[in-house]
Amino acid sequence: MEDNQQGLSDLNPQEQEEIQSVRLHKKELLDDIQRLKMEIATVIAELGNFNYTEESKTAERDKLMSLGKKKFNMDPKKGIEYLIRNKLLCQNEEDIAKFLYKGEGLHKTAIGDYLGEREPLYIRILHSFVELHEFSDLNLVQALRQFLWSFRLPGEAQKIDRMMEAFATRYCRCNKDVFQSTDTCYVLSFAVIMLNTSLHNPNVKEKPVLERFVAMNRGINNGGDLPLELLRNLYESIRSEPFKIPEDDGNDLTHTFFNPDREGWLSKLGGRVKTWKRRWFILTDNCLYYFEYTTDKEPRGIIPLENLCVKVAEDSRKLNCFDLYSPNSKGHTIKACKTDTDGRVVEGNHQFYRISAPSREQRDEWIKSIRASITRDPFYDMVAARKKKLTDTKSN
Ligand code: 4IP
Repeated sequence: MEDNQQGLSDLNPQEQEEIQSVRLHKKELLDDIQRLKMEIATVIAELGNFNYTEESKTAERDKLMSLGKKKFNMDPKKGIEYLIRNKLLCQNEEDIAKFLYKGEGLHKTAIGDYLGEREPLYIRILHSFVELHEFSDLNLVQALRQFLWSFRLPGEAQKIDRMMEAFATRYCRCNKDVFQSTDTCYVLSFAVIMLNTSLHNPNVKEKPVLERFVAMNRGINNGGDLPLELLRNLYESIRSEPFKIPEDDGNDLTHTFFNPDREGWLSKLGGRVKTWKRRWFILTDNCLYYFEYTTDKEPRGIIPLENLCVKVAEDSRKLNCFDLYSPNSKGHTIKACKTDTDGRVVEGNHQFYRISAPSREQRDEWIKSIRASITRDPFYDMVAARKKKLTDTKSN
């Protein structure tokens, strides 16, 4: 410093002034740097705070979203209301449809239930949802694979009808020259779903061949036939790979469209005389037939299942029992026929039929099949009506 002072006193006054000015400037610069450093530190601290608030906001949002999705899975309408109320979803059809289409964390059964509602708002959402699917240049099976994976088709006939109608409309719009009408696409889609059941449900013993599938779909192209090549491709595609169906509740489409036919050995308790007889039972056409031997041509008895109910029964002598009974006419004889000891066909004498299966599993399977047979899905009739309309086109 002394040197500095010494050096400075050696300079002339103008030089000394210049040096002083430089020193002053340097000090100012240092002050500026110091101030900037402090400002930077403040900004960094504020930024940290800001990030923290943003993070906590995002965390809060995520929490609400996850709660909303849980609510949706329990009660879809309430879930959507909750998400809208919390500004996590806009109240317009397209946004709701996109949310369902994305489907993250949503149960596909809940999506299906929501989309199946019949009020106009839900129908518009269903249509926006279907519009989000791109089916151009896909064959019908490929399109159905995509569609049926995006939600779980509900069990109710009217809901299935609306959804399949929306699907068929969209498919035909994306593929203009494939079918002559939306109804054709609709009926064929259902035929494909049924084919999937018949080919891949282990309870269906007789697997349909291509010819049967072709015969089933005769005349559905506005009275004309669809190209064999098209039907063959669809058949082969389903045969080599079943539909992948969402299974939130362990049930799948092959159960929704469950083909109730079934056969096997069961034991049956007599009507008036209470003896157990081992009989070969066949469930088909909404009737239960029983035979003495599997090879018998004539059944020993026939029980029409119309107006009957089935339930698990406890019996002190036999395990795995179920009862067939008539809920509307307790104490009356069930309408059925049997062969008497002389070989004549007579009316049965049962007020209920008690039947025992070889295992608990088989008992449950029989109950399920009988129930499915009794409560035949009205959707079958709806499809049959459309098919009739299409095949009749030819004769008109
Ligand atoms: C018979 O007992 C058999 O159990 C019959 O079953 C049954 O008829 C008869 O019921 C019952 O009396 P027995 O052979 O010991 O005489 P199946 O026809 O399978 O041989 P159902 O109506 O169950 O076929 P009733 O109601 O005729 O007594």
